[in-house]
Amino acid sequence: ASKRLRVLVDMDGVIADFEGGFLKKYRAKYPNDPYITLEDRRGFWVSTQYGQLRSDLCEKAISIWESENFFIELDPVPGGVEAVQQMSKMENTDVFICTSPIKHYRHCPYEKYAWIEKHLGHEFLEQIILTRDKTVVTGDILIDDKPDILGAEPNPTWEHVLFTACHNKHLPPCPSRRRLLSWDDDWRSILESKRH
Ligand code: UMP
Repeated sequence: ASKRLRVLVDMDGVIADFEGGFLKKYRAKYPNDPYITLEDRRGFWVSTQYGQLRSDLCEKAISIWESENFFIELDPVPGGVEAVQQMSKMENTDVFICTSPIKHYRHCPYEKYAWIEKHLGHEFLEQIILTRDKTVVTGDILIDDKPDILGAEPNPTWEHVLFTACHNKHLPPCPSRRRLLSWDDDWRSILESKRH
């Protein structure tokens, strides 16, 4: 068994503000259409909730994150870049950014690399894992805002720590799943608990 700790950190909603970036660009592009405030967001899929609001809004929502410059222009989530930098400097710790690109691949994969280079530096490009299935990636911890992370592997090696986001903060507490309320929360203790 390796003594090094491997931490997988999700990108959208955890270190890059997907929801805030989406709402800002959606309102700018469709100023006469209804929208969902971040306070009223429920469920991981933005497109699903917009489609429930009005059926044509599903594809309008999708058009936002399929557009050039959407992913690269996302603001960092407060404290996220700093936390990733700090954990990657800890002894015996490997940090990977584990993120699922959208299937419209014209801009997203490129811009995810560019975002990491811009905010975490060129060296961090070595730490990127782009995958649509995180269950086949091995690690000790996966910090991710998506409540249900499923895929080909029924028993992933990592413990999923749910990162709180506007869409998941109302979910009833689940005793078997740990949460990080924000990057101000005690992520160091969670890492230390996995070293034993
Ligand atoms: N995404 C969608 N539809 C939505 C919301 C998000 O396709 O309604 C995209 C954005 C990200 C991906 O590229 O899904 C989620 O990736 P992870 O955060 O699970 O890595």
